Amino acid sequence: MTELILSLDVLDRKRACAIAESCAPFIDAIKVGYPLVLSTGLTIVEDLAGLALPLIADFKVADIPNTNRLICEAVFSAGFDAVIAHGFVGADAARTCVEVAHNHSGAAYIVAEMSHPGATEFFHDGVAERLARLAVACRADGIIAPATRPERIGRLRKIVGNKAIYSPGVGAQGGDLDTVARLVDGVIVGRSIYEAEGPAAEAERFSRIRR
Ligand code: O7M
Repeated sequence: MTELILSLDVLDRKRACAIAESCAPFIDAIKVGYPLVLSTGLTIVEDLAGLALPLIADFKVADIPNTNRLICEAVFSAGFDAVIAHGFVGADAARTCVEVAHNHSGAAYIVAEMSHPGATEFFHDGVAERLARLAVACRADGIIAPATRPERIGRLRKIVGNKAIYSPGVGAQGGDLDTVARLVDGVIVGRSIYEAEGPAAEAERFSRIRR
């Protein structure tokens, strides 16, 4: 079974809540990032909490250890269940995010390789492998790897073993749902669902990967 994670990158609180509520029966978690939180404030977490789905804070945290700690403390105090951090800032900074997450009985995921075309300028080849190794060394709960390059997911899987791999880039960015779902633990989908005429029907269609 592969999880379906809704990336709720909409800017309006009411619309975000309506989409999340209608999609809830078909998804395993909701990923909330800067677009929604900067529009609504952290109180959006309280609005979504009633759905009883894990809420993942996609803030791609990338600072010195102390600032990462302060950010992650705020994330978990707000009610999030997981945080996503960058690893390129180094093991000490990434490990801080993992430690804060685990202290709150939460999870932390490290970005190993990104999905957009420009990602190959830096996050590629050896670098992504190093970031995946860093995620393992820091005891992160998993990594983020690109649905747009499934062959890369295979390489990164060899490094992280049975740690979770969550993969964005399906649909709007060109990644193929079924190809990627076979390789990862969770597929992250945004626009293909929330921009659809019927987000719930689209989420249900995507939810075939959960079987
Ligand atoms: O399905 P989309 O393209 O509308 O949305 C994808 C979401 O995944 C969106 O929130 C992106 O910011 C995020 N994402 C990527 O698209 N590519 C990456 O490499 C990494 C992420 C991400 O979620 O990182 C944690």
